[in-house]
Amino acid sequence: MAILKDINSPDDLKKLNLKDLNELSFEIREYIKDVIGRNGGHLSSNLGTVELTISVLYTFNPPFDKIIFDVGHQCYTYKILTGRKDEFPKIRRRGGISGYPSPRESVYDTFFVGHASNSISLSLGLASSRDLNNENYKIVDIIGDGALTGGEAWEALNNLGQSKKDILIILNDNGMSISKNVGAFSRYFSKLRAEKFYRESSKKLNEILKKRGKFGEKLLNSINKFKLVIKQAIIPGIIFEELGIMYFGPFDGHNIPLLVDVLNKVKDLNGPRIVHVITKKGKGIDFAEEEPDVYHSSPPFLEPTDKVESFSQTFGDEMVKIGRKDDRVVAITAAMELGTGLKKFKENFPDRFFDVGIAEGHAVSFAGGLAKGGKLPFVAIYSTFLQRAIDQILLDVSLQKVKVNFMVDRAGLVPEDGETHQGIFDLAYFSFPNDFVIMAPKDGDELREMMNFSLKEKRSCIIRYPKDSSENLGLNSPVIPYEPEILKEGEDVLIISLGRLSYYAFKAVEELNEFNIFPTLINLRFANPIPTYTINNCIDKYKFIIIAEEHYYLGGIFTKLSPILMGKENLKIKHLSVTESFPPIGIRDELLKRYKLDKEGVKEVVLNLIGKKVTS
Ligand SMILES: Cc1ncc(C[n+]2csc(CCOP(=O)(O)OP(=O)(O)O)c2C)c(N)n1
Repeated sequence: MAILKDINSPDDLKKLNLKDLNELSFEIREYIKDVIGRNGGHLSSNLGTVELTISVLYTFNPPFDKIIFDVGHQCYTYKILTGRKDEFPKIRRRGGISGYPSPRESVYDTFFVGHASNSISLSLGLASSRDLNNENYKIVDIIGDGALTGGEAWEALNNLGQSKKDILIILNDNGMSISKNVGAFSRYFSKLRAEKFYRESSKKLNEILKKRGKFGEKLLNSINKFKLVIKQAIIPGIIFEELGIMYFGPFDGHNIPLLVDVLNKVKDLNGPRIVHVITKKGKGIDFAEEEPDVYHSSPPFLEPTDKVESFSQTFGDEMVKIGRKDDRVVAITAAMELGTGLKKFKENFPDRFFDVGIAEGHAVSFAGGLAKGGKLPFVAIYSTFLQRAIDQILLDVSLQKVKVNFMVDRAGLVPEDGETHQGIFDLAYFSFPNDFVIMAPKDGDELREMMNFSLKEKRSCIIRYPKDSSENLGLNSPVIPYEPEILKEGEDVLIISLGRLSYYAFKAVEELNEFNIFPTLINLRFANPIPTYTINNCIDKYKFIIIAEEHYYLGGIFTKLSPILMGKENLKIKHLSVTESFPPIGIRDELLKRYKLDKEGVKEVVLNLIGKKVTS
């Protein structure tokens, strides 16, 4: 780190010459590889944006100028160069820095981000405020071609083109979302990427035609008459220009001298403008270049880690079986075919698999349409991203009375990504209409059972599961409509838990049994309709009750059980849930522990509630 060791702020960076900047990019790449190799994180996107970030920081003056990243997962070089080099080894760790921009952490970070496609809206709002305040800072928005598949980005471009606000958008185009980018805009960008070819060939065409004498000139004139048609075919960025946004590019996003030159030239132009740069996802590290999707969000790779089957994998495998069994079944992802586990389904049923881009709202309405036409869509989206589609869930699924199954992955406490990625609101937003069947499996066997149950159920089914191992408890009973599963019978305390927490609670109960404490453990299975009858029937036997859910404390099963609990005067109730709206960064075990949702937490709460101490 010969050069990096002395860089503690963008001012230090500005003292370097262009050759040093090149050298610095190598050092930063190595540093990122080393730290992410141990901590895990967004490797390939960050390797692709090293030169771009250096060039932006070399040209602009944050924190006076505002640099805004879309999604924000590509901000590692930015963090390293804006005073967080020494904290970087603790990225994504408890008490360490976030893997996403965080204004709590640094004045250089403008917004908390983590969800895609909203940066142009945020930038435009900020620019409008700046102008009303008569301020004069620059706004630079860095957005990927993947994020541009999200509708909000285009709503903002539409607004920006008309408002004429002074914003520089840098389109970081690597042809990839997490996996290969999809859709017509992506095809359009591929065309722009080949622009050098277009410009050269059109120049050549002119030269050739001129040499052909009168006939050639005639042809050239007639071509000029159709200027618009030809312009659309050969002028790059015409879509942006037509929207009222100046377009420059495409440029090599790994060439620092070129980027610095371009950014200096466009920096003081007024108005909305786009600089289109081409980068390579995973740049500079062989394995990441070869499999940029696999290393998009990578677990630690420098040391071997335990491989356990996750809920996403179990879901992906079962989807293939379900697809064979029932040809109505189709699968939808919003740019997450790897993360959700749908890759195998895509390979087996390419015609029944739909990647709609980073467009969760559209994914849900699209599923509504598929269902209306007789298909049985399984929409697999992470809990946090599905927040984008609440209106579509209500109006395009519930109101239409069509059956759509939602596979809500990363439901609960999500490790390492921090506030923006927690999946703790889905039980609430799926409860607005009261016609969904909501389930949560404790393990892989139960997930498979629930998926098969969902084929027979008439109503739309929601199945939520966390980013966790799906290791089986080995105690499976068939899923009976809207009935809970009684995992242990005792008399000291009643524990009602949902989803993976039932697995942890079971382990806690087993240990408590050794100290002659005998709780009853009910695995609720259904968060809607709540198995009211069964709960009501057994609740009177207990003085103590614990309700455990991996969800925000409001809007989950406790809220739904409240009418039953309200009338019980002598019942001592403890609710275990996520008590903060935005849980911080931590590995999963730390987060579960924070809210006493792990085995030890449940044990401790049982003992406190019944007033017993155990010494081992
Ligand atoms: C609303 C939303 N949906 C899904 C994601 C998950 N996600 C994170 S990055 C990403 C791909 C972004 O692609 P691009 O903007 O081109 O950036 P790149 O990683 O290629 O640099 C996706 C789908 C997200 N962050 N937000």
